This record gives sequence, structure tokens and C-alpha cells, in this order.
Amino acid sequence: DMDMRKWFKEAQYGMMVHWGLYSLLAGEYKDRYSGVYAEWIQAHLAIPNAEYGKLTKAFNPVFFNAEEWVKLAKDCGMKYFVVTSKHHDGFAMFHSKVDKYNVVDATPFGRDVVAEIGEACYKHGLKMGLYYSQDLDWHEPNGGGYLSNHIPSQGVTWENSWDFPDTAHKNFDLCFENKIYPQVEELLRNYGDLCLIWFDMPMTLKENQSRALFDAIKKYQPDCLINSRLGNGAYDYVSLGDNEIPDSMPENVEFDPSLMNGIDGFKPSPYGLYETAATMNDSWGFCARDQHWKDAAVIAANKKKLNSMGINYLLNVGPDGLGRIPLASQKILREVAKTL
Ligand code: JFZ
Repeated sequence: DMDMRKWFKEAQYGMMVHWGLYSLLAGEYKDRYSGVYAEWIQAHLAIPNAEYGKLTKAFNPVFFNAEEWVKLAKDCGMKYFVVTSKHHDGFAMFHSKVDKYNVVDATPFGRDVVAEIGEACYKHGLKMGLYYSQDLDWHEPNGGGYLSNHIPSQGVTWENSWDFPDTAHKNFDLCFENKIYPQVEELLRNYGDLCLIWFDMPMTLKENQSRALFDAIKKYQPDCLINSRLGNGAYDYVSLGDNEIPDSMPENVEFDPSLMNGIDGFKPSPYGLYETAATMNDSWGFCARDQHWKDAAVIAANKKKLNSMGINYLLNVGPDGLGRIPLASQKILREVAKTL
């Protein structure tokens, strides 16, 4: 455990990858655009599961090569690699026995993306972490988020209200027991050593649910770090706001339980471990129209500033439906690397 914290502190720089069915839509569907976050397109345009699910039949990214992705990260000085094992759409990018809505069972591609990335990381000496959406799951009638619709989101609602409108009878506990917890267990048991699990959107989980995931991680993989978006204060390290660069690190901040299920507000890490996840343009998932790339000098300066405050920089790329990391991202990353 101690060693992993030391490793995290020294790692400084990692690659995040948002990749899933949404990558095929590239921010467009029929006559409309997604919001800024192209990975939210299903919720933004209220696309029914029966329609969105057709993308599984088209998921065949013939240019996906895990080693190329991992080598790019390594060449550019990154020490860890965090990929979306399941985003809010509920589609698993790994072979899950719990739910057939996954890349192996539901697509012509039929390959386990998480497994291939894990092997590439092992081969090239990077550590793998996994993003997992433990609260929002739009494929599930009882997916979370339905208590939070007073807070604005990138979707028509946080939960899937277009396929499953009966909010009054939703019960996240069922989703948690039947899908979320068992899938996290699969990730912990089947993909080798994980450096971290990157949970997201700590809104619906009850304290015992956050605790159950925390305990499962510590049981199967005591070295795996947990970010602060699991909920209820169950975490090892703190994810700051997306793209957040504080002016300075707050000191002696008391642990405030009332902040723990909000997405912002400063949370102190008991071990002094912090990370900012950031995009290179404005979207996390691939978005054809988003060419608003930050230039290499800006990214390099952000990295320097964050690292000088002891905050890791987890920089995101959004590969397209063929499995290609956008050339613009590749060029910027290599430019940044020259300055390191
Ligand atoms: C979440 C996701 O909804 C999004 O799709 C992406 O995966 C991103 C990394 O995480 O979005 C957030 C979560 C938290 C904040 C902003 C966007 N925040 O704390 O500022």
C-alpha cells in the first residue's frame, strides 16, 4: 500500500482514454449534435436503448491496437493508463459474465479491450487503472442519478428517463447488487494488477454501497488506489474538478462528510495524493466537430503547474470508432513530451 502511494506521487503524468459505443457517433446523431461531452450523447438526445444498442453491431474498430496506445503514452513520459471499462451508457468494454451488454458478447469485434490494454501495459511497464461508472448506468431500469435531477447535467436527466420513466419506483440497490458490485469484482479478479479504479459521479450510492466497493478493492487488490468520486468519503486519493488547476493547494482542510457526494468542493486526501483529469479539447469522448485543441505550450504549462503542487496530470484522449487516437492529440502529446 505504502509503495503504491509513493508510486502515485512520483507518477505525475498519465493517459486517460474515453472509448465506447459513443465513439462511433462522434458527437452527432440524426439531425442533432451532442452537448460538449460527446460521451453523453445518449442522454443528451434521449436516444432509446433499442436504438443506441444498434451501435454494438457496428463496433468493429479494425485499427485498435492496445500496444500502439500504450507505447504512445510511454513515449510521451506517461506512467499510467486509465481506460473507461464502463461509462454512463452501461456498455462494458470487457468480457462480463454479469451482463451481455459488453464488447465481447455483443459486438462483431468480440475482443476484450480491457484485457488487451492490461497486457500491453504489463509488457511496456505502465500501470493500468480503470474508469468505472458505478452510479449512472443508462442501460439499466434502476440505474442511478434519479435523485439528482435538480442539478444540471449534460443529459435530459441524469438517469435514463426516456426508456424508464417511472422514477418513483426506481431502486438503485437492485442495479448495484446485480450489476455494479459484481462487475467491479470481475474487474478486480480478471485483469491483473490495477493501480487504481477511477469511479465517477458519487451521487446515488449509499454509505454501505461505497464501503462495499472500497472493501472489495482492498480485499482483492490491496495496492489498488481509489479515487474520491466513489462517494461517502471512501477513497485514497482525490480527483480534483475536471481540468481544475488550483492557484495553490489548500492547507489543513478538515474532512467534511457533507461534501463527499458532491462533484466539486475541495476534499483532502489522507495521504496527500491528488490528480486532475483533463481534456485536450472540450469533450472526453471522440467528437468530430470539436477541434478546440489546447496547444502543446498550454498543456505543458498546465502539467508543470499541477506537478509543482504535487498533483498528477491525467490527460485524456478520445479514440474514434476505428480505434484511432486523433492525430491532433498525438501531435500535441509528442510536442509536450519534447519539453519534459
Ligand atoms: C464526468 C463524466 O460525466 C464525463 O463524461 C467524464 O467521464 C468526466 C471525466 O467525468 O464528468 C464530470 C465529473 C465531475 C466534474 C465535471 C465533469 N467536476 O467535478 O467538475
